[in-house]
Amino acid sequence: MIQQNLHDGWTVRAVPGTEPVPAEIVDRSLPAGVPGCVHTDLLAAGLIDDPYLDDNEVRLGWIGRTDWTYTTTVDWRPGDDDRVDLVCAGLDTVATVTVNDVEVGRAENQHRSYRFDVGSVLRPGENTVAVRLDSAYRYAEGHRDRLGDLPNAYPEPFNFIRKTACNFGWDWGPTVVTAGIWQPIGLHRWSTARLATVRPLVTVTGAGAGDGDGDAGVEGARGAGADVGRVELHVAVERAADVPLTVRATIADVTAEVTVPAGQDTAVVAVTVPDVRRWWPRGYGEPHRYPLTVTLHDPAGTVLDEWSRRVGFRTVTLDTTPDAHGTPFTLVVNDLPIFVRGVNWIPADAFADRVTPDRLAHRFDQAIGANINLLRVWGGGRYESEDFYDLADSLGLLVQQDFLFACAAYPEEEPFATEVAAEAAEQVTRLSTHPSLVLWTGNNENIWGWHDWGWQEQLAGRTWGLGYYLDLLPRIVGELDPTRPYWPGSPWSGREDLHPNDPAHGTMHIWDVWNTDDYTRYREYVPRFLAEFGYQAPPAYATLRRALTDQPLAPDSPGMAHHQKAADGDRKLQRGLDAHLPAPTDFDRWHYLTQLNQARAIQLGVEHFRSHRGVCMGTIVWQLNDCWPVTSWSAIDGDGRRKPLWYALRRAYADRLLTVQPRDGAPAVVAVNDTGQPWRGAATVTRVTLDGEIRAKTTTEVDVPAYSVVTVPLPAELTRPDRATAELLVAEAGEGVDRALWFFAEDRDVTWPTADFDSTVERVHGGVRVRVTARTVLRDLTLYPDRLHPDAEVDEALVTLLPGETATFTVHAPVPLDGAALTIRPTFNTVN
Ligand code: BMA
Repeated sequence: MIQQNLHDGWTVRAVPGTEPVPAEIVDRSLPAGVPGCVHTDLLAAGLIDDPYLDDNEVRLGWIGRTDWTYTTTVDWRPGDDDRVDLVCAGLDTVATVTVNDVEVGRAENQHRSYRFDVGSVLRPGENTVAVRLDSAYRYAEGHRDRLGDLPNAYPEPFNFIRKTACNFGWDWGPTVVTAGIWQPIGLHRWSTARLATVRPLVTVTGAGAGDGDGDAGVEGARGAGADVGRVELHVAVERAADVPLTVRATIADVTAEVTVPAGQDTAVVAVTVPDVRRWWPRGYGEPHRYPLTVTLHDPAGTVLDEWSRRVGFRTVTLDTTPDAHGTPFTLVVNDLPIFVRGVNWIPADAFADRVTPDRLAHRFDQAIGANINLLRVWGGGRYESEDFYDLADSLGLLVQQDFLFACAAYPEEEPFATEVAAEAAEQVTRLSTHPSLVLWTGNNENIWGWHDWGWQEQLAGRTWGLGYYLDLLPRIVGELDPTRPYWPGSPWSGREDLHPNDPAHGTMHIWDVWNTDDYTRYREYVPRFLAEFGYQAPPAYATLRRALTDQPLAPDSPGMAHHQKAADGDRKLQRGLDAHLPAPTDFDRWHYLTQLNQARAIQLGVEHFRSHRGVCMGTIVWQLNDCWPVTSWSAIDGDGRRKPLWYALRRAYADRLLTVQPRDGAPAVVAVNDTGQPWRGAATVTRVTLDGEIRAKTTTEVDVPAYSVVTVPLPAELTRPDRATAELLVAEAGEGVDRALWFFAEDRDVTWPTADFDSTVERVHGGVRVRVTARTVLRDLTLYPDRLHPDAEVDEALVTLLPGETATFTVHAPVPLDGAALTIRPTFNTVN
């Protein structure tokens, strides 16, 4: 708890003589943002060009090679406190902290917090607080030189420093190695004792019956009998006086307390709460939470310290009991196996101080809007802010958290072993309060890298992190938070004698699709749990136009090329287009078709994997978001605009999914029911020509129990087209379920009629409504209102209409839009 924030009056200056810095920065103290970082400070001072625009990034490499000093003054009035601490919630990264030129502490881990006793160095009146941040490169390269280089997927030394790996660049991110006081900093005065850590282990037992307000009916439907919640609070105190203390915990009007005798600094207090309402993930019930307060008292009963959070009662386990198919990987929450409809989360901005609560809330809204139920916080990023997990808790969004190791071998020598242990213990403790957090993972792709990326020869017997993943981290999670499962890696198959990316066991990543293979190959995999798979597309046009001055924009114009970081990215995009879609004739067509292809790839994958519900119990799409404007695998671009993939995800991740899948060489209808209610009704399947002429039709009964899947084979008259390039199947299951389409040929092989349609544009509150009635087939009709105004958004995309059908699009915009422009290219797009 920081009692007096020190967020004002900071300046930053380059330490003389460390690295050649531009002349206008030498010997200058610039106003500095705290919390913040040097890149945003330099930008605010107008001393650098925005690294997110054009190729400015390449001229800013000196920032990460410079040492920086942040300085402020604090007016100090002594009191009768026993202790005064300078509390740093997060320093990025290699820090020496001084008060009045006296060193009070050092830090070398961005992922830890620090507390330095400064009582003896503070003077009445003005005091100077300074944080010197040494070049992260120099630190990392120094350790690399000392220990010898280790395999790494990128040519940057991020594995030799405990700092956000992707700050050194990634295949979707800029290299902007920064420094700063990235979390709150302040003074904490205290006497007698304080709460050092509070670690609530929250469990619940009982039948799982709730109050029946669950949207999917689970809460109400599950047997009678009250749930009993239990909070076991592990408290550590720091003392300035050796007196008996009392720890009191209160939740839902139940209070329990325990004495911490003199000479001791830990205690456990347990609170049992009758008749609790459980915390349920989205789609299964309400995410009920309860305020929990812990107070620390001196022998006279005076409150010395107070801590409060909101906790949720739920259980979580991982079912990995071997079965006929191998080793499942099923997340079980409140005894209910969950099919994970997930996305991978990367830092929402390369500069953490820009990730405001508003931006997080917007991104989470977008995730929920796409029917997502889990975010995986990927290991090359950050342990996210309290705001992040608190939002997830409040929305019932599940969170999987990687420990921060990604795509490289990591040394287990000192100082890293000690840093990793301290960081893990702190983060496991901090995040133990959050019901949304349901799974810890040891690393991203490092065990896979050791197996398949030629590391073993390079390593020649040296440490590479396996000790963290198989020993240290599971021990820490087991000791500090046994209420949550831990899995050593993403991917990981559950046993050392298995290949870590074995589809039949545990979790898997599929990257041969995208890197080398066509996306239809997703259908050759039925993984038990797919933790990464993705397909690229450029960001929204308005995003490109904000970030790039290229005239004209072309797939390979300089700015476009700089904002494509993936190895061979453009060739892979082209390969995908060639296999499926008509050749683009200009940039606007290329932009639409590549975005469409991304959406098609992921929709095909998700629908295929969900159609194998039971064997497969989850998909986590790579990736929800971006940290700057870039061509990437994201569904939402760096400026927060939704790509067509977002709309495809919303469809593919719907609670009730109707899809057509190949089974035994012929299309079949598959109905996936991810709700607690049975899905009963009629489904109609029609074989129809592109002109809308019906060739065959069948109606079948769909009867899908809760949380299951049913496959309905189709009669031959439906599965055999007269002319594959001119026909499709349309499967419909009535109100509330999106229809499913099955084309017998790739779009590039179809002779499409030139799109013809009638349209009306009508002004509505906050925007316009566009009604389009097809005269010919309109394939994957998508409007790009951001081409008319950067803040304009549309509610639907990728709509295929047959002749005579109508679709309505509502476009929201801050200004009146040119209605006529909405229905012509490049705002209005179809494959034909
Ligand atoms: C996996 C991820 C990321 C990467 C993505 C796309 O390796 O874990 O590291 O960005 O693939 O290449």
